[in-house]
Amino acid sequence: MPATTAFDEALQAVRERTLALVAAFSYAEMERVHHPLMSPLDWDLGHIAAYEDLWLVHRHGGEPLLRGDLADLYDAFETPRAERGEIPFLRGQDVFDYMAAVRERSLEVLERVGPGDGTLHELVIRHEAQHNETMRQTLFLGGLPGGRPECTGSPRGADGWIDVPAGSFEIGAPDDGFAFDNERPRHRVEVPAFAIARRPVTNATWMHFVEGGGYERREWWSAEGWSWKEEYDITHPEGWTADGEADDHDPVLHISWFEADALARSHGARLPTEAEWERAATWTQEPLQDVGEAWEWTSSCFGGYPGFVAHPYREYSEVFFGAAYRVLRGASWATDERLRSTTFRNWDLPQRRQIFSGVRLAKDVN
Ligand code: AVJ
Ligand code: FE
Repeated sequence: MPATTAFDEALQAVRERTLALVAAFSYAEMERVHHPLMSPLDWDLGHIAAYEDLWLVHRHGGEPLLRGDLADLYDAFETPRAERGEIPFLRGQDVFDYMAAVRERSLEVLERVGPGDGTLHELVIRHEAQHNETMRQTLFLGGLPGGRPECTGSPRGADGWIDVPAGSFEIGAPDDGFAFDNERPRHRVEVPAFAIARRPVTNATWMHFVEGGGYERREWWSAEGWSWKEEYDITHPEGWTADGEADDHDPVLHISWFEADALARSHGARLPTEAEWERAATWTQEPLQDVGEAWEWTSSCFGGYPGFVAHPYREYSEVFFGAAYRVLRGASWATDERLRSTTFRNWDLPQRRQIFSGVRLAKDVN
């Protein structure tokens, strides 16, 4: 059984990061809808606490919910994001009090019954960490501090391609230790030879694409991508600033799958499949550079691995399986250390750009 104190400390550490994210904001800013895609920051905070109460106090500890009346309000499926500005979720000091009260209960349960095999505690810690990144997306879209990475300003290593020979490898997380349900079961896949870019596409490369008519040349776009771009009059990445706020050498951020796909075609390249990405990221001959600064779009649709079994928290993955969602791999500058791994699978719709998304190119070799 994992140690109680380690979970105690991890819960505390992620809570400190959550609170630091919102420390500078007034209650009015906390309850504002900053963008139609995003919840008010207050909603994320209440949802984080409601999730902890559900999984650690109610399911794990066997106690009734602290605020059963709030369960639907904080259920992401019962209350879609677009409606979250209207509903009577907790605001102002009330949400901080609720978070603290739930935490007291969950630590009391941890003390009394221990962490079991640790799965539910890992789930709750990582859930809060994931919402930290979601909140940073809100900060980004709202133009608030905390939504953009610090510029590194430093030139990077060599560009170019890594040639990965045909071969098979084990994709996914091993049976032991925590992993999300969609990372299992680990299984062997055969991957034909391919080349993958040593580094993700940079802001400078993206600028070149824009100036070279990237958003005007029909031949570089898929039919679906082109009509999305036309309808929303997309001419550059989300939040792109002409004043050069983003460093030339840094990976481009806030591009949709459609844009990533078009950029790739303009280079005579393509997006990697997620199997290619994971093979390259775990291949010991030559490391991928700059993994973990921007989520990397892949060409793969989100689905269950053969033999997939849902977690106790069923709604985490399974409801998103299908052709609609595309997989992103790696992590972003805003991702918690605990969520960084070569097997983690993120996903979003191909038109989404609120996430800290970039792209690494791949191509066939013959
Ligand atoms: C794994 C980032 C796609 O934000 O929808 C948070 C994580 N799931 N609460 C999301 C999540 C439930 C999820 N992503
Ligand atoms: Fe959530």
